[in-house]
Amino acid sequence: MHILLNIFSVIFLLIISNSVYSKTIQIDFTPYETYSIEVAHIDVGDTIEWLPNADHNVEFLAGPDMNSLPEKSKFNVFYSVNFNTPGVYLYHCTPHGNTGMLGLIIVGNNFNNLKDIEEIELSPVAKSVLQKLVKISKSNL
Ligand SMILES: [Cu+2]
Repeated sequence: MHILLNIFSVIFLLIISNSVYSKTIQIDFTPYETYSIEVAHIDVGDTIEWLPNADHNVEFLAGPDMNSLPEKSKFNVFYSVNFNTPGVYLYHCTPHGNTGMLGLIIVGNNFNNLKDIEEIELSPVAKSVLQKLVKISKSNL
């Protein structure tokens, strides 16, 4: 009985600590000129890491605070961003943004600036990809 109780308390502590401490997720690149995760839901304080790639990078187009967007990543260099402001972030790959290589990040389940995101000027293909990603972001809450 004591052993069982101990096991339960360890499991309980693991669950609690997981929800208290911030998480890190990694995004890679597919052979189809897309990000391996196109829509990421994260909590405030979480970190996203993009793996190094010779052909692709990460350039933020919009976020909840337009005055302090994360800086553009360099090619072939590991890139990590810690997200502390809730809201929707839109980024693309500098050379492939026009062909729809976009990514969306929703921090803290906050869609307050979604309208600003949807008004960003994009190529027709990128615009249609953005619409698809926005639909996905609302459906997998
Ligand atoms: Cu690219």
